[in-house]
Amino acid sequence: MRDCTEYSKRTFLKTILGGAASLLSLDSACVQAKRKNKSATDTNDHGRADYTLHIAATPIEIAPKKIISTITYNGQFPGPLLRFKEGRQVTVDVFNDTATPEQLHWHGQLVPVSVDGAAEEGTPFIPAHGMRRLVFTPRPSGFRFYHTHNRAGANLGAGQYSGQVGPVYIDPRNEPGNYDREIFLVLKEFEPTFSQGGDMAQDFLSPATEVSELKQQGETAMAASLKKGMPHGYEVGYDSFTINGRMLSHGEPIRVRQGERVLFHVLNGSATEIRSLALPGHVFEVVALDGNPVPTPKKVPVLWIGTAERISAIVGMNHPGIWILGDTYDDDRNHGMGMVVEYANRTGKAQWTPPPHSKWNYTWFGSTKPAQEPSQTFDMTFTKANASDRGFNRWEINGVSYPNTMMPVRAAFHVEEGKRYRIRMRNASDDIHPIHLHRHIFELTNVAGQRTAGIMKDVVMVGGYQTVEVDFVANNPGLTLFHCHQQLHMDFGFMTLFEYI
Ligand SMILES: [Cu+2]
Repeated sequence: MRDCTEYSKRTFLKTILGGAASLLSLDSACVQAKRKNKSATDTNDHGRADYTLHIAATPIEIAPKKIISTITYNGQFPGPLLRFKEGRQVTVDVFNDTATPEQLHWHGQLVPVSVDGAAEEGTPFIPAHGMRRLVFTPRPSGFRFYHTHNRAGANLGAGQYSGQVGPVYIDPRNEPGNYDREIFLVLKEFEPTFSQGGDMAQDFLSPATEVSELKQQGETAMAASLKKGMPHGYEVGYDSFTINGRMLSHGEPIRVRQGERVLFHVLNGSATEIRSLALPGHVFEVVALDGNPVPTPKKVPVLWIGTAERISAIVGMNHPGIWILGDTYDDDRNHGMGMVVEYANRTGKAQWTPPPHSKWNYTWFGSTKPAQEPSQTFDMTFTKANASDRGFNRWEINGVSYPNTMMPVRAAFHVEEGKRYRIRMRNASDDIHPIHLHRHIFELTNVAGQRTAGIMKDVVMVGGYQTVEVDFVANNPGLTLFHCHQQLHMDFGFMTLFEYI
């Protein structure tokens, strides 16, 4: 039996990602999802859309009798897998069945402002109880996704705290790859709550080089705030954790055969969290980051995935048993962040064994060729004003905090079409920031002091008190949003705009 989370390459086209959002058994959920989305598979004849999405508050069952209400696409979590062909125009009708104007962002695609889905750039809203027809040409090929781009602020039911996340796969003209099957995994937490405990330190990033000047700046500011009697700013924690909308052991297992090579496309759909993923006795051969093939594929025991990042990795199924594919952090895995991998003809309880302690270094996947030199370098320093906005941390880029609106402001950075730019990011806080640039793909050129090239991404984690440099070519005119993808950071100032001159 195949479940909805599994696709043979040949039957893939425009099927719907299920494995979630179901009050029924998984198989009937697949059937129902396909029927519900019949319009999603219509062709573009007579002005009909290729895909139709409905944004609405719906119940989803993440474990037996554990039903939560959240805003979803088409009543399911994750949203349907949208399969596009690179360079072939598509029409997507988005109906907003809620009382709040919405934005749907095509993350990782080089699309115009009119459809990108960021009000700060000037994309029109999808009106409350209204719809927008989006017509655009998907590019580039690879694993992308779509999600809401609404500001949530203090509302833990809004923005990416909701279930508005779905995968996109843009097929290249020639699909290479030596694997038997593709499986999409969307990692997502539900039932968020605020806490003021301070975030847990995570030390998986390599190199671990900190810049003493940034550390001094950050620690001095924090000490001054605490001395004034301020508590730590709010953080967000979660009660339940899911892969493809089901808590560990409550979804259909991934059924495999010994000797199979499975290509996993993993999306971190979290609003705020960095995730890890391991499969006991197996390694992941990372072949693409954020949907873009890497110059140097490499086998690793653990995937580390920042908010909104994607990793595509091949797993050779050569260690028969019943295993938990799960987060390495026990508490999160025990609260649901995992999925059972079941070899044919094996029975028993799913096993977990901790992987070896492992680091994550983007430069492993890079090329040794030097990166091109840019025409100009923009310096950015990220700072935190602890608890300064009604208990929320306020974030600044070069001392400027984006206002708590979703409106465009005067752009801080200016680019000329065709030129190559470097952004030198200096993080004067102890948090890891998954930094995202809209409508462009950037190349990592320096990670915490280590030079690299050839790794093309749209999100990069910048470690506490570290520096990271990325280059991009200004090849997609229009206002371009740059922000931390951690919802609580972007909502409280951690955004800025690039403008073409
Ligand atoms: Cu951040």
